[in-house]
Amino acid sequence: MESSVEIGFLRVTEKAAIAAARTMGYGKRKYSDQVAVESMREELGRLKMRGTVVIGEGERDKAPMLYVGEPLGRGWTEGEIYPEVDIAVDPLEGTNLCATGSANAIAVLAASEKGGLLNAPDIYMEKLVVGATAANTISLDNSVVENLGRMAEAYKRDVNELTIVVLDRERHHDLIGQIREAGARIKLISDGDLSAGISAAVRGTGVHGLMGIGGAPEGVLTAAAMRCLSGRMQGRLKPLEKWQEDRLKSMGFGDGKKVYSEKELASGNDIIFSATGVTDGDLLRGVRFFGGGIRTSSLFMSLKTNTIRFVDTIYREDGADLAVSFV
Ligand code: VTB
Repeated sequence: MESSVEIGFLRVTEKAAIAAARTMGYGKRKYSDQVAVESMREELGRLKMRGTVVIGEGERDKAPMLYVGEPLGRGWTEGEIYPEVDIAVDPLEGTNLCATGSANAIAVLAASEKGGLLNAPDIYMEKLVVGATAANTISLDNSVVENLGRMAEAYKRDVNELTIVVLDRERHHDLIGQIREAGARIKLISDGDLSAGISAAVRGTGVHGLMGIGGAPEGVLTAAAMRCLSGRMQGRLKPLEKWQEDRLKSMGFGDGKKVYSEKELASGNDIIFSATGVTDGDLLRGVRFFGGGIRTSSLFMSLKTNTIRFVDTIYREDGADLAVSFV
């Protein structure tokens, strides 16, 4: 990927985060999502690429923008030979979090060379995510107690010094019981298992793992982040309703029993991952508005160039006489 396109992706999530953050606390999650989607689509349209959405807002008939298969970027219409890029987006991960001003809403995008991101169906996925420290310790086929025991060993601590994030859902009743029984600490979240998964792969966030069932599209984005962070992920597609089972089969995913690694969910060699905080979170600060400028905090990574950047950007308003502060 060309570096101008690469860096363009950072701007894409920054702009989407700013758009969403302006609606923080409005109590209108759909509206918050819509402004993030519109912003993301507009910014992606400016990039010198022949992009295709592989993880997006849904099927073409349901989503007018950023639908799966939508062509994006300048190269598509102008007939110029810009690189082909597959794109996975979650313009506002945690729409409810933004609508209520709660922690950890983010704007996210991953990109890769053609075929490098799995076109996962919009159903659920059972996930297990850990950082590089605990790589090679986990398996969805092992018991929760076993996974936690091996993670604790890798972290050179007791199980009761691990913190596991789980989506607060009825379907996790048994899982939560097993984690409690094993003795690990739990952080129950109302939404946003993608940002929790990323936090699990960054030391110092106080999160050591993510367990449970969340969205499969978010799973592919998590996997892209794990590739760049040397984190580990396992995911198993989980149809919880009949239509999801049908969907799985119609998309050629068989019985859905397969366990995917992060490498299978995001197989590309040229992966770019960008996430910008909308509200303050474990890993990223939210968008801050102040007279004359806006400040964003992002995680921007490239697998090919092996770089992980924590980017702090200030957008200055034209003509504003802005005194920039250190933090
Ligand atoms: C999941 C999770 C997301 O929404 O998709 C969840 O992966 C929806 O789950 O991070 P439910 O159907 O159980 O509500 C998020 O939490 C936010 O988009």
